[in-house]
Amino acid sequence: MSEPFDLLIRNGRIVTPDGVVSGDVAVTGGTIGAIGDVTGPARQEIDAKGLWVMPGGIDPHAHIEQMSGMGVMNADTFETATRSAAMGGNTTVISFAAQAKGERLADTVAQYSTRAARGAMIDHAFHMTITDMTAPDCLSDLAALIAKGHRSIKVFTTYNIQLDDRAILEIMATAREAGALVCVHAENDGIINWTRDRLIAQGLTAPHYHAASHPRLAEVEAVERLCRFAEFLDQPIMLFHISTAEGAACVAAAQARGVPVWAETCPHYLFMTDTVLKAPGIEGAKWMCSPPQRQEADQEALWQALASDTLHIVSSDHAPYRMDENGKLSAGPDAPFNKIANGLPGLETRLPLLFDAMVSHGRQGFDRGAEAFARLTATAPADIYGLAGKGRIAPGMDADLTLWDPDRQVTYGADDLHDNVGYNPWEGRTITGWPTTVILRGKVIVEGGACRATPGQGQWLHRPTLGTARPHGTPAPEAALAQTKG
Ligand code: DUC
Ligand code: ZN
Ligand code: ZN
Repeated sequence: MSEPFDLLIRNGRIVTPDGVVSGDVAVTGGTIGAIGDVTGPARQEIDAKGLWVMPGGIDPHAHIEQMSGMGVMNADTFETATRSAAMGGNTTVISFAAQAKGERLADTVAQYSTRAARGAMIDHAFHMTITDMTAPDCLSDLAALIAKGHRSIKVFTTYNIQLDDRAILEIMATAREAGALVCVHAENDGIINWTRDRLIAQGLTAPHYHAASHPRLAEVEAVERLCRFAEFLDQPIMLFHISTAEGAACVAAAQARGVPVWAETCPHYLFMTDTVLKAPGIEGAKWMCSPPQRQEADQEALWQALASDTLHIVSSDHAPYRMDENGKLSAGPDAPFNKIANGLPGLETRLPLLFDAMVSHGRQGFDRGAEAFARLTATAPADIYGLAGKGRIAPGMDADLTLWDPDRQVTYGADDLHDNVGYNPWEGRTITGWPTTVILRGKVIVEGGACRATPGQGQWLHRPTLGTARPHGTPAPEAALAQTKG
């Protein structure tokens, strides 16, 4: 008699890279052994009749145990953030190792690694955020860390932690040589500061003026500039949180020119408009993020850009701050918008919101919603960021699986998430389709509405090579000449 499988998930609708298969998934030693009509004993069986079996969600953009650009600490630790992520159907997260000014990048990464190793309940990797190129050994540390398997970098063009164009080019050139993807928060700092200061000077300080203080053209200018940098050096970039129709159009135009540009958007741009900021009094602060939510026409354009593969990923941009004096209101209960920390919690709600729209309601552009959902939320992040063994249900892959009940309806409450934020920005919204069971490398980490994962159970994911976000060809002739050695 053959060895029993460790786990057998029976009778599900399994979303594989080759389409939807009705049947079973067998797991041995933390990886997927067989898919389809599987016979054989198993130590543990789960009946998935009537459920979708999806790849575990991969959220590639979350801020965890990190200081904001304004110096306010996140509400979440690795433990609380990854517990929340798991409850929302995720098995992998990429967060940031964010360099403090003057700090050696090697020290930054070592500190975040220690904290994640202690607390993380799901698998994880880091984007290395560079804020100070004058810190000792910055570029040599960067090259060494890339070689050790940290294959993505983050830079800002605004937010008090921006780098100038020259520094960004230097980092991109280092990334080109060592093999890393450069992620960018792309908004023009001058446009934002000029507008913000004029609004504040007129006394226009309520949370909803935050939207006006981040003009659409600030995004457009920086996205276009970064696309040209990518073109100049033939260096892959990932444009984070595209929020406007024009931003998405810049990305599409660069891609059409053959530039190695990838891009993402987030649920708060797909499902919210800037009217959320107009809640009474200071309440609007709950939804303040950068870039801000935009208009309905932008939502349509972003969905179309996802459907046409101009945008490749929907991430959460989880950036958790409590609505109290340690979080959003650290500058007082009536703080002007420019003194309120930016960001929303999103690790737990990203997948249910998207499942509801794409699978349960067949959002425009997706006639095969379940497959598109798996691609945007798991397969594409795994492929683009080089997370080998993750993101798809296929033999030999890690057994990271989420079982979805398509009939379960949940209406979000005021404070029902499992993070440490104390409010749910989606309060009152009804979701159809729910992640009932989450499995990480063959171990059940969520079931029956409870998290069974333990802190430290998550593993750091070594990325020995770039993912699919690779250079396309050759740098511009002047860049190639400038980089010629000796
Ligand atoms: N915007 C970001 O770019 N990061 C964190 C929070 C936010 O609102
Ligand atoms: Zn950002
Ligand atoms: Zn972010």
